[in-house]
Amino acid sequence: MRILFLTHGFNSLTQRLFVELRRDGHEVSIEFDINDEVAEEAVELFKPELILAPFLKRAIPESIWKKHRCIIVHPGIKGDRGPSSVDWAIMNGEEQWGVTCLEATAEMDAGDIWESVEFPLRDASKSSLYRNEVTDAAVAAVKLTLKRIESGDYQPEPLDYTNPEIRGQWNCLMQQKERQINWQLDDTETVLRKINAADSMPGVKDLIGGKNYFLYNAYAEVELGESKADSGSILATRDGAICFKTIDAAVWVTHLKIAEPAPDEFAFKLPATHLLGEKLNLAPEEMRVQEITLQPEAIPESGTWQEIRYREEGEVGYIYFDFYNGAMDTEQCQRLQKAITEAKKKPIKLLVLMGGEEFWSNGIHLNQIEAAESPAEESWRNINAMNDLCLEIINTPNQLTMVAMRGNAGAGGVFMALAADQVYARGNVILNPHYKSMGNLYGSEYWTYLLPKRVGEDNAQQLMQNRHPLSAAEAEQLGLIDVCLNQSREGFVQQISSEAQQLANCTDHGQRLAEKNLRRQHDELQKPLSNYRAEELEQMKLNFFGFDPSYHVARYHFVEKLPKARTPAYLASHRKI
Ligand code: COA
Ligand code: THG
Repeated sequence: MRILFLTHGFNSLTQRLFVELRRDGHEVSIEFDINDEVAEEAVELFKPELILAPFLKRAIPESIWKKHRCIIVHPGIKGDRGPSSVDWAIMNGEEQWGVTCLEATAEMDAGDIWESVEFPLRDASKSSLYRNEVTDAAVAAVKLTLKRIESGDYQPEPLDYTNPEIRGQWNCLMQQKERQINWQLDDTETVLRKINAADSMPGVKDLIGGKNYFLYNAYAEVELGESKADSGSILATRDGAICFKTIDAAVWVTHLKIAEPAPDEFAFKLPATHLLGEKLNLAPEEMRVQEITLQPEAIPESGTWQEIRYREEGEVGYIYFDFYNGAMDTEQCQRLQKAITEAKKKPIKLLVLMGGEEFWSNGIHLNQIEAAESPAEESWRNINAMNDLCLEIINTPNQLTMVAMRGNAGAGGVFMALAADQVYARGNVILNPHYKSMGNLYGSEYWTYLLPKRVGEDNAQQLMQNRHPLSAAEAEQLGLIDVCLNQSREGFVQQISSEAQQLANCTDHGQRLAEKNLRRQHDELQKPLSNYRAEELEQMKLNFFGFDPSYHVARYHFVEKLPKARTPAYLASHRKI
């Protein structure tokens, strides 16, 4: 079928549907929802058989839905309607949630239902649910809807609230007053639920030191909760996060955004301590919050939070790095590199890089760069720190290395993974192995060495130019990664652990290690890694410090989330000349 995606953005849900429907042989083109005229023009140009709205905030105009069938992918169960579906589901403590494919009509989300797929609502943040359960259910619901449409003899079900099976209802846009934390009444579980329900957008508004901030990304803390401090006060900092006392324990909050920014203040998410700065030292000296550090090995599995964790099982070492949104700033790269250096000194045969639970990595930290005094200088520092990290992984002569991608990866994050000997990814992972969409960035992370080695020169060029997302299965087929495992979140971790034990204990481990080192020596003689790096950085220098400001402009638009002005031609195939 010829399918036009009408969408607010090319987010993980839209990307996953894009790769899945194309694999099923559909012809898919994308148009961002800019205004009614632009949408009408796209429909005119592409002449779609179906319009699909996987992530749309505005109404599709009557001029379009009257003439073309439009299917809304709604993140709610049958009968659920409105713009804050998952937020309400989390806040109301629903046990079961779903995704419904319905037809667009004049009344929002009230059209005939083609299919609805349900799932148990995990205790997690809105964005985690979106990227996992909602996306998986959406893929299933859309595929069945397409089959039903193609069959030509299926009648969609009108929404009928008198039917007792319809559990959903209309829910308004959730307001801050409904999200607000009452530090004197809310227990830890309630605080976590409120912050989870607002993750990504809009965050929970809270007053800190007389100023309003939005809070993002929270984790329970048990030990510091013993403190006698007032509920709502800040107890400690760690890795950029702040720890609030609650009535029954404590919570870490990693990121803040200034709620009513002055013209000279940043209007995007940053690590909490970065924004609070001096405010953390306002209290008398003996009451000031302390930076509480823990050795990576000493981190308990739950009950606290730290970005980088290490654990061993037999002769396998595992490093976890939960960087919010997969973005890695200079210091985070340096800390991770240090953790890897330390792990390499241990008597292990295999080092497994587990990345984060939500993202593997999305490369350099664009928000931190935007907030720096000199974004060009900070970009330079950040890419060099990424490169040092990649080099640390490539140069591991005494262990085999394995990457386990549990979440999506983009740009430099993908190439960082290729620095390992074996790359595994979970089946629903989406990879964006290219840089160009960020203002024509050339990219580094030794991609000019790592990518062609795996996929060949031609494919490498194509991946970089096309800028399309890839499913883990496609990546495996291309040879970009080694293994795609179609597993649940837990199943994937279990299988990684058993594959890792096998690899560490296999009889030819020594031979594999020797072969890897020989290959590395051979490659180094052919062309030293330092040459690849120097050539890449030569181009990056132009991106950062040259006359063409494209990268700085694109980054500004990205972090400020400015409305899009047009759909780029690599997505809107109907606009290609
Ligand atoms: N540096 C800094 N930040 C980076 C980065 C980098 N290198 N790479 C990615 N990010 C950030 C993005 O800015 C984004 O930030 P956010 O936390 O402010 O959203 C985040 O990482 C995730 O990126 P992306 O992959 O684009 O989004 P996603 O698809 O994973 O996010 C949702 C899912 C749910 C959070 C998001 O799509 C959303 O808000 N959906 C709302 C849906 C809706 O409103 N539906 C109603 C109509 S039906
Ligand atoms: N029919 C048509 N267009 C649609 C839908 C539809 N577009 C996408 C839409 N479904 C997705 N669902 C909603 C439901 C309600 C609202 C938005 C998207 C909504 N919005 C508030 C408003 O418009 O005032 C504002 C929300 C905000 O500020 O974020 O209520 O079924 N034709």
